Amino acid sequence: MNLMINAKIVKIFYQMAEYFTMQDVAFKPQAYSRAARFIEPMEEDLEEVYKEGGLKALMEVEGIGQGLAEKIEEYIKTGKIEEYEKQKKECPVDLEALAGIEGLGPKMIKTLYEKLGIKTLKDLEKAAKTGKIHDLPRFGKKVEQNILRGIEFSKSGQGRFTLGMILPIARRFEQRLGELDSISQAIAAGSIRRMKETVGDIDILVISNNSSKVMDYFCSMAEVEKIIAKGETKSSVRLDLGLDADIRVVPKESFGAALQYFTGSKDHNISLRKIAQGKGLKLNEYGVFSAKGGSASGGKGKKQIAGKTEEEVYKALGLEYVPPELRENTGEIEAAFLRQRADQGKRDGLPRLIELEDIKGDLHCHSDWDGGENSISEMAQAAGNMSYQYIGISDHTKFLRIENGLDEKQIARRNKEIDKLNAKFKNFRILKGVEANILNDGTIDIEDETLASLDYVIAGIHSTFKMKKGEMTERMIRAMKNPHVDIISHPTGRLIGRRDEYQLDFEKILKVAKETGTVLEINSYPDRLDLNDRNIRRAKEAGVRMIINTDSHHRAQLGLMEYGVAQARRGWAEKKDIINTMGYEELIKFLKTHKK
Ligand code: DGT
Ligand code: CA
Ligand code: CA
Repeated sequence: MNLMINAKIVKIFYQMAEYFTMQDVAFKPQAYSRAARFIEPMEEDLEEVYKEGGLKALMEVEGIGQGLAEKIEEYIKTGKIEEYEKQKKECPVDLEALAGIEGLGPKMIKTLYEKLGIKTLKDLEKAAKTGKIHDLPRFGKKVEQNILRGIEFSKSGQGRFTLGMILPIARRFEQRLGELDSISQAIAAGSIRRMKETVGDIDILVISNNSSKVMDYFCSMAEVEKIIAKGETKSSVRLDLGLDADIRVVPKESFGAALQYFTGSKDHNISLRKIAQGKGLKLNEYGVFSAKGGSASGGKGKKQIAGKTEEEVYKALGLEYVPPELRENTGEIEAAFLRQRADQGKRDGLPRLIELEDIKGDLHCHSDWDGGENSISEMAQAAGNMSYQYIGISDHTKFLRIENGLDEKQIARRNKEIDKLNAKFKNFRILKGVEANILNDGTIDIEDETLASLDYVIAGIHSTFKMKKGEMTERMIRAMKNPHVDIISHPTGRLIGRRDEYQLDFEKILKVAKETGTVLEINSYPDRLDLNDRNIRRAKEAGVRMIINTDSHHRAQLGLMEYGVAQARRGWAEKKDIINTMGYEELIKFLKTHKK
């Protein structure tokens, strides 16, 4: 079994779409990228689907027709797709690298190759720096500048993967290793456990009494492309997906200390060690040791006083347990410390972080009315299955024609459908919303009367991202001052690894959000995670309320909520900071009264 088959198929399909676009082939690009979009959030492994039901079962997956199902079958059987290999070989340029630059599509890449012979990122950078690109038809100075910025941006994030891509893989590794007889526990530590938005490698920790067996197994897994190091308690491999995985075997009595150490962050650990020193203790990956005492486990002549569990380690240092998401050395240690002292009550201590179970519904969801993949009824069903009390349907509005944005009449018709569905439910509610567009001047693309007919309005920027800071800030402020606008979606507009935030005076935005009672979104989509952790913390400190939404275009994406909650936790958010922790009645009341 190959754990990463879904991720690999997704990658191949997106690239196929690009190859076909470059060659001006009709329809195929859409078919491939559409299928990739469906496979991306899937929980089932395509190989399992195939094993259980063959080609027919693959074709039942949304977005996959016979042709693509056959490609997946070929990949499962042979480990490659002939047509893809052929495209890759025949394509004269490094499409993968070039298409990774924000704003550079396959058609532009083709022009760059034909006119300037650009094949690689290096060629591209050189041409942009020497001003060769802006003379090409349909390029211009602005595009050239953007290309340069895109190159810088891609360099800064190099070698990192989104958590959304790696977490499911790490979890399946945990599960697979945990099932081995020789392993009693397996857990992914490092940045994955801290739920950082991007991840450099996978760090796995296991408890085992047969470490050589574990190492043999780990190094011979199907996904291993190369063994970097294989030792008795520690091995490192390069996975064929392009990232490394480390494994360490630790004894049971040190597991907590090892987990603490390898969860990091490094800066958090350095501060902890200083605290230990201050108390005359020694902290390392084997445990907490006192200078006195006789046992020889760990440091010479030192006695282990903690190490079996993480809680024990923190306690031995006089600290409250610090949740992994907070371990970035940004004040969490001081907060954990002070709570135990005489000034308790005067200081806040660690926040009581929001949990996934606190979430009662999702208000940023698209339906098939705006080209999403599921009907309102299907989305509601899926939300009900997650034990939510409500779902809000927030279809795109008319300015976004390419996304089938709805006009006022369509919104009215859609609302009628929601009324009909609601009449059937007992303990569940569908809320009527939209995700309207903030136009360049800060106005909204839908008439006030229609906005007033909705339960809530989300407004977001979906065009003209490259405005000057002052203008962009004014644009956003005007939208927040609109009494109908309840929520701002993905407030900073960044796409991880692809597009930087737009220029925005965030302090000003927070001030106006507070004044107007406007709610800022934490968008859970793993490529967005917008607000990010830093901004969430600033919003919380400014007393601005937030909402965690998924931006689902497919019912399976409702499950992405976990990533938004993790980001909120990294931003120190508590239940009271997040409005969709409210039950239905409370939320409706809130939505009617919060705008000032
Ligand atoms: P990544 O992989 O870049 O996303 O980030 P991490 O935090 O997973 O970093 P990684 O994989 O280099 O190391 C995993 C953990 O091991 C790290 O969070 C803390 C611990 N660690 C690694 N090297 C050191 C070190 O030199 N000193 C200390 N104190 N801890 C370290
Ligand atoms: Ca790591
Ligand atoms: Ca590592």
